[in-house]
Amino acid sequence: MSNPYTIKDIRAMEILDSRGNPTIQVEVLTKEAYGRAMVPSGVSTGKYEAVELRDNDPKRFHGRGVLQALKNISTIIGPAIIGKDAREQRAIDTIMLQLDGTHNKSNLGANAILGVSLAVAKVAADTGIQHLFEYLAQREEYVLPVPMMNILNGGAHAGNDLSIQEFMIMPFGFDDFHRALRAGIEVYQTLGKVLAQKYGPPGKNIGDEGGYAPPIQNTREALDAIIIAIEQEGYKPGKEIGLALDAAATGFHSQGGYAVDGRHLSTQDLFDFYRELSKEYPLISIEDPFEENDFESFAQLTQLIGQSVQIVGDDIFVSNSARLQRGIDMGAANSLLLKVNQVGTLTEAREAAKLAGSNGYTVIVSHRSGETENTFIADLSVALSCGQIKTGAPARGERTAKYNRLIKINQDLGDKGRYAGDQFRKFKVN
Ligand code: 2PG
Ligand code: MG
Repeated sequence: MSNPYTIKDIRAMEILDSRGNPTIQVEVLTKEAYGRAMVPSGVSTGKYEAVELRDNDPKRFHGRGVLQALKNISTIIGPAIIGKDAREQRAIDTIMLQLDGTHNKSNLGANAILGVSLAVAKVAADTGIQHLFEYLAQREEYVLPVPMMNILNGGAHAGNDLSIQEFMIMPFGFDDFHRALRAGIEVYQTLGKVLAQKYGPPGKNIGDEGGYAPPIQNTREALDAIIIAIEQEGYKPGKEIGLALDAAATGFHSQGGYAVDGRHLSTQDLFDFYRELSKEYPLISIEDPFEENDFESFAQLTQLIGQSVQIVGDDIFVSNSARLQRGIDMGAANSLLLKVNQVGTLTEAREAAKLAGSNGYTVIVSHRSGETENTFIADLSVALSCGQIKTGAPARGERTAKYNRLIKINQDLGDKGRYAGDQFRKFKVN
């Protein structure tokens, strides 16, 4: 009998992401099943990320077309992978790495490689009639992640003057994922009213990840508005709902210091700023507090406030095991933001997650600011049972797609699923 998992065909096409930029959709077919993946794209990208291949042809999509990447799939990757068993994820990813031959996937394109890598996993799950999360990991019990909901946008994701890129709420003080999500949504919607009252109609403008992008210039003003919204909804800040930031500090690193809230801060000033904020507000997580090369300051901040505040590495680690290992050796951060497209294959992303977990780091599965309706990361977060996911505001289809998928997984799992809740920092990927 022929192997039902044998890959019969690979098709790729140019589709759109949530900013209207072209991106890649890959479909992988076995005899009876079909798996599809879509590739996301960041804007506040880390310098050390794997390379997204763009055509740079100014006549199409302002140079952002991905026709060359598609061609690489149809003429180079496809022929090497068709005929393989779709369950051989590691072998397939390794073949693509070898075909590419560079350290940063700049030859075939990390976007081309990732699309195939994820679609292979999906078709394997579908061939075996399994949920993607079940195919990715067999567990007695799965953990539903605490969502980091980015309800107020600044930095590169918004047309306002806020330096900090993401102001998030984490509804951890609940027993069930759906109940927690509801709390987050109620706060999000009330925040819109609070902002509209204070700043007029522009207060309700939204940014790239669905959070409000009000005309605010000051970090504390933004945090105050969120606290008001939490309290107006009758929830307890710090007990039920915590605050989290993604500073994305590379974006406001300038002239050897940092441009924050209209002031020029030294690294030490910025350090003090975070320390003060963490005393004044129920801040439980800070991502990329310093620019992407400053491992030392990451380590110092972790040492100082890392017990009470999760320190997350995104641009500094770029989901890359070698950079993460450097961070581990220095004690820089205590959490890894995991973005599959930063590293470019599922296998490498899982390795980075494991490395993080075995060194006591938490893992947060994350979207990109340019997303699609693809829900792979929702399943990945449950498969890893890492306890946290970052996937934007509960608004805009490309964000709610992930939340809706988690609602469905939560319901389907029933007693086999458990909300990470206030234990979210205890779960370690193994
Ligand atoms: C980040 C991400 C996602 P981008 O910095 O964490 O929120 O943004 O995808 O633009 O890099
Ligand atoms: Mg980030």
